[in-house]
Amino acid sequence: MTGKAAYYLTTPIYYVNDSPHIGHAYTSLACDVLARFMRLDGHEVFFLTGTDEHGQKVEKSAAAAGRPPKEFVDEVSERFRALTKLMNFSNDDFIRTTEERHIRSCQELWRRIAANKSPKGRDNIYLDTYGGWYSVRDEAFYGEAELVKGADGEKLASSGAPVEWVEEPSYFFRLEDWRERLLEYYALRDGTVVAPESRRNEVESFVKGELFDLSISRTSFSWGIPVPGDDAHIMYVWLDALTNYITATGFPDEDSARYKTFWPASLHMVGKDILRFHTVYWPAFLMAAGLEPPERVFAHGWWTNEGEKISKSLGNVIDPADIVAQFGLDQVRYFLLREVPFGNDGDFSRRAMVGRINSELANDFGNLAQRVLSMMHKNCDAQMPQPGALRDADKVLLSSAEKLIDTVRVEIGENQAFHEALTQIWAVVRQANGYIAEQEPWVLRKTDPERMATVLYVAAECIRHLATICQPFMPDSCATMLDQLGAPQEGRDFTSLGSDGALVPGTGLPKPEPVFPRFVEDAPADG
Ligand code: ME8
Repeated sequence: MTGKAAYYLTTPIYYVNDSPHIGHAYTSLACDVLARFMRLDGHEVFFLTGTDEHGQKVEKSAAAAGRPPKEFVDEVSERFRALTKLMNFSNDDFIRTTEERHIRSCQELWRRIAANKSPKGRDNIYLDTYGGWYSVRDEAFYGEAELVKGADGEKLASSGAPVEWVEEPSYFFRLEDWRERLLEYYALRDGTVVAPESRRNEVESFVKGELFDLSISRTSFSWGIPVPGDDAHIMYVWLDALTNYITATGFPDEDSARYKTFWPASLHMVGKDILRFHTVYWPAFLMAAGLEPPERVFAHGWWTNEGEKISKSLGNVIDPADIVAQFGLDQVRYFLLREVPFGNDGDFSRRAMVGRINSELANDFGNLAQRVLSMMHKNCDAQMPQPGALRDADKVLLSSAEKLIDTVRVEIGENQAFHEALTQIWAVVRQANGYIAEQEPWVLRKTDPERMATVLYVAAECIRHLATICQPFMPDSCATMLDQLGAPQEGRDFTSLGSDGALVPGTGLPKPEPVFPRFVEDAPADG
């Protein structure tokens, strides 16, 4: 996903009536880190999130709350806007599918799909009757073969959600005719359109199997976008929801600067549960409308909580606001992307969280910075010291720090391997700690103050590189660290890496405060 000037990155729009939980925070966090990384690397970025506000599930929730649907969604969508603030997401837009711009865009997309013929020369959209299983919870149709038996012998979707038999007039999308085009699409860019590879295989085998035409309109409820020319139908909520990605670029105004710069999307970040919608239906709709499909879709894994599936009924949903209040925002951001290889499933455990905060953030990175900064503060008149001639050990450390961005660029920009990027960054953190231990600047203070100045300067330069590269993961903490190093505000993007943005000897340094304190469990209350 590298080599372009401008990147359009999206995260799924959240189901508006859910309460924000760690899974929502996770998809958008990964996208946020990527967006911040690309901006610091000199690219223009448009990062989108928002809320998915139509469909039967929302209509039912509004009715249960005794509210008109629009009034209901206006209120509950604010919880997700608050999540973006809580998590310090740098999204450039927050789209709501009840907005006028989106309704216009969906109807135009529908018209274009309907106006075009499929690759087999047939109408892309036709009217028929749908009879089949539907899950309101998943907002998805299921074939008989996909159903499983529940504890009481009732039919359930493979996701465990209840299903109901639906029979109503419906418009259908001729999905089957798009098989070959979809398979060609997956092979583009050396087969990296759907990532990770295991997900690509999954999608490919689905598309090679029996593809049923997709029901794309409903008539039994009304909370949705009317089908152009047939108000009795509203659009299937997934067709509506997926279209948000193109709405936000200004579609159908194809002359708008945003559309021209950002469509097709560079990357849709999604969870594995919604892979099929993003890699089968969405590109097929776009191709049918004569538009370009997204360049890449990355599907991440699923979080469990202390080994158990996260679900409302188990009462173990993790509220991001709770863990941020307990452990700190940047600590949570770090943990979520460090703990699990991105793409795999992972487990949230308190023990693992505390372990990483104390060993990797407080001990490794925090101590490195605090030691070097406080020695400079005490022994160098609270100024960035003037280095003397560099020795081999200094050059080795500086070279590792300077080379780091190249590795991280590949891991984040190309592979979205956030955990791997952090592993590489921490290898340099540990190398810097080793350097300090070997050079013993506290001994040099008495024996060779000039050499001490060089060692502290070299270590500070290394910390500057680390903090600069870590900014996408932990923006606030790294900004504090860079402030403490006296790094100029305008010299914090990746062009400042290497010797070009080197710290200036003589710069005054503030009194350092630990950036990553240890997490200490509250003592149990007496009695
Ligand atoms: O799916 N672990 O919205 P959503 C990891 N509205 N990720 C999780 C998770 C978990 N336990 N639970 C949820 C929708 N997620 C649709 C999207 S896009 C056109 C429409 C992730 O609010 C999930 O995989 O249910 C998805 O990426 C995101 O949270 C939003 O899910």
